[in-house]
Amino acid sequence: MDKKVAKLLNEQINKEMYSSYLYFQFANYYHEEGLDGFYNWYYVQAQEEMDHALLMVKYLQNNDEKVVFEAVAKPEADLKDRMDPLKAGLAHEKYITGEINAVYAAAYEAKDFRTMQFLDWFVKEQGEEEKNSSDLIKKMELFGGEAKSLYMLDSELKARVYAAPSLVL
Ligand code: OFO
Repeated sequence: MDKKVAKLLNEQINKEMYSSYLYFQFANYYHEEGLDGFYNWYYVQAQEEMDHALLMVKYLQNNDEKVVFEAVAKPEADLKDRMDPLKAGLAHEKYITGEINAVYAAAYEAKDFRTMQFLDWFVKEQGEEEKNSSDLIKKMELFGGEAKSLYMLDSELKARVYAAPSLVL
């Protein structure tokens, strides 16, 4: 496996773990706000992010590359109102999309076709996650201002269930 690509993928493990940590912070914020559906939605998202990290760990291991675990930074999102996690979430997903694209670009340059194929799933996943994040903002703008509709939106988000990733290595 190309060494530069392996290094970038190793760094990406830490970013996925940070994503998980960040979304646990959001979940905790909504727990404190008494919004169980929003709490659930981000709790599931945090679990998915940990899965992403573990898929990358497995991929590196399968390719006989050394995996290095670095410290995960403290999540620093400043959460003052109910819209803040949603906006911070979308901004974070856009950042992660850029990072995944950078690993992909390095794999492309190195003609590391196996890693490109592995990353295809993540590229698609980022598209879905950006859309989900942006949809949540729109729903909150539409329904978040009134208690009854906020209650219904919160109930809708409570229905999200964790499912293991469809990517099999
Ligand atoms: Fe790891 O999926 Fe988005 O960030």
